[in-house]
Amino acid sequence: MLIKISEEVKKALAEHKPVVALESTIISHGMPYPTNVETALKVEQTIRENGAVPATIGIIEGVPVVGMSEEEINQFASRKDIEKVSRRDLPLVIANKKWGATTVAVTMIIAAMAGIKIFVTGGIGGVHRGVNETMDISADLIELATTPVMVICAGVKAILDLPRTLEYLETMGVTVVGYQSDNLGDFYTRDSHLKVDGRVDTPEAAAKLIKAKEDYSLRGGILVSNPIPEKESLDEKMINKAIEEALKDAEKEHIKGKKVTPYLLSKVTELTKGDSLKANIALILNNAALGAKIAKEYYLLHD
Ligand code: PSU
Ligand code: MN
Repeated sequence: MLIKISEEVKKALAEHKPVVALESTIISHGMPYPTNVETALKVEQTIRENGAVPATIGIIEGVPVVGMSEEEINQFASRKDIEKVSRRDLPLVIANKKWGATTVAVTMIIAAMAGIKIFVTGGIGGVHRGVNETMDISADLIELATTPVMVICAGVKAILDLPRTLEYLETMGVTVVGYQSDNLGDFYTRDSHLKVDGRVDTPEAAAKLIKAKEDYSLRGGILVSNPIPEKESLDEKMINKAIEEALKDAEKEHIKGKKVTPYLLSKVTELTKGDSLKANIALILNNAALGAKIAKEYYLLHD
């Protein structure tokens, strides 16, 4: 068995019903227990309430799973032996029959294998600050250029270098659009003041972008930035101060490679006494509702 697709997701795909993919790195490495499992289940519920079937993706004993059960999500939230898996880690986790939490990059790969077109997350990886020294650029960006999945996020988190992330996406030919916004979201706040390539004001307009790419067999995905709701967004000064401090701590502690993003996320949560975590939950639920609506429109376009 190459990939294991749950009965519910298999049925939805066969009947051309809307399906939304979800990642597992945010569960295993992006949020603390038990907030991670509570959030993952709420995200699934929000997708259902908005008329689509959720498909949480992860790797269990070397087998990619599409549409995890509640019990499996619980395991991803609590086990300590779950590796963070990006594209380069994939053969190792599969061959060695390990458990793997899928990043945006690998969730896109597996979603595409299963025939899922739309994927909801909180934030994507990007070009890290200090890239001139470290060359740290997330494999998520290369995946967006390669794999035909639309990714809905709340913009790019300020732990990263936002202008360089947008430059890189441009170079790689990735379309970036703002949902009801001309600018890229700043994750914890609504506006990075950086322009994106286009704006979509309805789920239908977003769905039409996928169709346009498909009609002309254009490679790669599309990034939708859905700004955090106004009432949930954090104070800009407060969050930026926490991010600066987290970045300094990471340098002091010589955090490198795939550990960087999880380290910064947990440090920022600690420094904001949980405020950043609350905002993270709010924005992912907001993204889940939008992703489900886009999935519905996408399937209507194909009926
Ligand atoms: N950004 C967030 N929360 C996350 C991640 C990014 O705000 O949980 C996770 C995603 O799974 C993303 C990964 O794909 O971190 C990027 O890791 P890296 O920078 O090592 O590529
Ligand atoms: Mn990296």
